[in-house]
Amino acid sequence: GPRWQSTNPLKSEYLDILGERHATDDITNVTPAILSKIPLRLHSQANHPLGTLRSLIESHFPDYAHLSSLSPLVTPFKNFDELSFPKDHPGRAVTDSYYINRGLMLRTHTSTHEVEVFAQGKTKWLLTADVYRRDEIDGSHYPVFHQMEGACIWSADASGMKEVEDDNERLSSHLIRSNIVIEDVPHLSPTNPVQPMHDPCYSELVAKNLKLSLNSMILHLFGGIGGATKENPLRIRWIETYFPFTSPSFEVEVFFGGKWLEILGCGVVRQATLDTAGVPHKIGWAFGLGLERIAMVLYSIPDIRLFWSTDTRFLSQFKQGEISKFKSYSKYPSCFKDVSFWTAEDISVHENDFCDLVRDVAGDLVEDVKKLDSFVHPKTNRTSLCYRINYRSMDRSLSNEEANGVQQEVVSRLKERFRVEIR
Ligand code: FA5
Ligand code: MG
Repeated sequence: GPRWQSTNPLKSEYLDILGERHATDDITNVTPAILSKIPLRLHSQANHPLGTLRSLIESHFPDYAHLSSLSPLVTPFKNFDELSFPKDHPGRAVTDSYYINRGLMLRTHTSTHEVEVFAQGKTKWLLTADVYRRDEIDGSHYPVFHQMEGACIWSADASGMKEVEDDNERLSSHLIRSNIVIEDVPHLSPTNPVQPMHDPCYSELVAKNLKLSLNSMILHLFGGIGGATKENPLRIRWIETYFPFTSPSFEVEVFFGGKWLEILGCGVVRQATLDTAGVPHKIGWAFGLGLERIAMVLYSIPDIRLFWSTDTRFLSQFKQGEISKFKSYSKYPSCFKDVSFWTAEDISVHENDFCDLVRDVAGDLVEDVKKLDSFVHPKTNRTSLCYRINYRSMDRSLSNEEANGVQQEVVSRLKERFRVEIR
């Protein structure tokens, strides 16, 4: 279940966030590095690749309501309970999410706003926002990123079903592109079931509409992508997955840089969500996509940290409304440092605690963090951990002395906060 052990990195009794003051408590775990990102709202910067991608997707769904200014501060109830997350879901733990205090957190996904937007009576909408997760550190994971939620609901009766059917026919006739190959999965399956209160035929049509709508968006976005040809197409695949708030549920992955990169999750909205929102006679789908992940593929941006760069060599390459291929200005040498330590008997050090501490000290100088080794001493029961931190600046050459200085600060904070014993 959730671990409520405090790793409060802040000494102050309150935090000022977006013009409001909030008390801290025993579970506060937001770091200064995270708090500094809250006002930036990259998705609202017109020339930024994330701003352009947002408008491109919005223009593909012209008859949808477009929302993008909701506060990232939400209650755990709204982020989890309202969306049918079980009480013991790991996402709730302080190791996985950022808490201001026991009653307030930084949203971990844009689905947080589903109930509130459906309750406003909106039936077709897109919502873009910054989201926050304590996660691993590498080229495609960042603790702050941007999601776009999209949803479409119809009346759960014969007239609604007819509308979905007609829409599916319209969408199917537009989906031809020779340089993209999309692998599908069944709309429903024993492991990806229809919800008990749904007519399986209607649920299947809704799942099909979801796939057609997203495939249409994918072809619109990726259709002109450089390098993809009939002989060497861009590969996309649909896979089954599980979310507490949809069934059936799917993920979409794109083959990029020699690996499958997950770009979105989606599914048929759990009826409980629509009931809570006061629209029980509706049925429909929702998706949540990662804007950075899609922008990385479209612009050939090799590292997710670049989105936060204020270097003009990065920013000047992008024009509002245009997709262009990013030209790396240089790849500076990297420098790795290892740290091995025994944890204290009474304080565990979760991998996300370690990554957050490194991120807070090193900022964007850290490229990735790998756990090299972990074992428990059979007699003392203490855990030994060894991590390798890879340092690299994206815009200048990092000296070994500077990397050593950062590493020393990491080590001293580890000792101070977690009382570890360096080996
Ligand atoms: C969700 O967040 C669900 N709310 C999506 C959803 C919405 C499902 C509506 C059903 C209905 P997930 O945790 O898989 O799912 O994240 C969605 C996308 O966000 C991922 O596919 C990925 O593109 C992006 N993403 C997730 N974690 C990170 C990260 N640390 N850095 C950058 N992008 C990330
Ligand atoms: Mg996922």
